[in-house]
Amino acid sequence: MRIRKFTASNYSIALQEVKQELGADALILSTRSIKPPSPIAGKKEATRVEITAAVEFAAPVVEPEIQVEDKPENKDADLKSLIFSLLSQTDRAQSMGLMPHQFDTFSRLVEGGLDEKLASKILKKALEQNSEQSADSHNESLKVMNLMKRVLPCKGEIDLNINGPKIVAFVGPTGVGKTTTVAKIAAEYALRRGKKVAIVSLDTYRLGAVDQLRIYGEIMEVPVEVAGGKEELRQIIANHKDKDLILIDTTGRSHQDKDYSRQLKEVFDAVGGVETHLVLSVTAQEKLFTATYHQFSSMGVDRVLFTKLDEGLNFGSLFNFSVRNRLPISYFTSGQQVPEDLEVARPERVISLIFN
Ligand SMILES: Nc1nc2c(ncn2[C@@H]2O[C@H](COP(=O)(O)OP(=O)(O)O)[C@@H](O)[C@H]2O)c(=O)[nH]1
Ligand SMILES: [Mg+2]
Repeated sequence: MRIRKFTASNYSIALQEVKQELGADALILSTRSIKPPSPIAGKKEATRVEITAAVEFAAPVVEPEIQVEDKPENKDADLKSLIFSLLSQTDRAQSMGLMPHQFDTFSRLVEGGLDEKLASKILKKALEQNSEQSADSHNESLKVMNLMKRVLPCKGEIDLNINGPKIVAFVGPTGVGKTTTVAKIAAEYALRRGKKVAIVSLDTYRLGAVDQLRIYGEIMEVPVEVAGGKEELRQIIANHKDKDLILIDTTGRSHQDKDYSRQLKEVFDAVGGVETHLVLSVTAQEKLFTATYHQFSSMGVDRVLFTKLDEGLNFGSLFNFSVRNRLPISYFTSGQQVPEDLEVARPERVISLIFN
């Protein structure tokens, strides 16, 4: 390994020098900008940049006399950040112990929103697998897709009980699409499968939300009830013990309201056997996924359901969240139409969204 430092007035020139002297296979080890020493009277010096690069084999030594012209460049800043992002990603992939034929897949995963550490873990697993196929980036992507399929927990549709109603509650922030999703699932089971369904709204907070459900209920001929507390809920569930499926819609609260999930837990515990689906919108930041999960985890969350796939830009967060918290995904929704825009979550779908 031969290591050299290159300084120039900007990154594109420094990179050009790296390529000229060490060749296109040169590895960029680090980059930094060098501040000029405090200005001497009357003479202002510009910031310079330094790239430390290396080649694996001893390339023929080129005399470092080549002068690269320092042309002023308008696009300098753009180019600098572009070079930074391109170089540092490969750089990081390399420092994580990945092989050159994996860099491309690594980039695709990270650009698709996968956490770098998670991406690197999966790629390392791929390295452990012996394969007859040649180690090129296409085969690597296929191998990685297969691994991702296996690690992403998807539990599929709601399983009904053999005896008595299955009770499923939907919790999560306001506006993510809980009420709409309840209507879609009710339609799927009541209209498409001919099951006996009831909807209960714990959404006493926003009257409009109950009206919204009542309209859907009338169209589907599914009873819609409103429960204010645990006694009411228990009574309603007792009245509907002939049903196959009871869906509970809830009001969302701020992810900071810890007391809310404690109240919900009390209500659900009083009823017993409630399967909880945390509803998250893929348009939200991953940080909010985690904060919401923390808010509700004390009440026991069984599944996660992602909404607004039609509006999402980045789907890696969904993978990161489910894998990290080992929380199986139940459904996806991808539009406002009831009942059409509902699908049972499948790992293949997530992978194609990430690889796009
Ligand atoms: N684009 C899109 N909008 C959705 C989806 N699901 C729900 N919505 C919309 O999101 C808004 C809030 O939905 P709502 O069910 O009231 O959310 P809630 O507050 O969680 O009950 C409404 O305008 C819905 O039509 C979806 O999958 N995609
Ligand atoms: Mg609602």
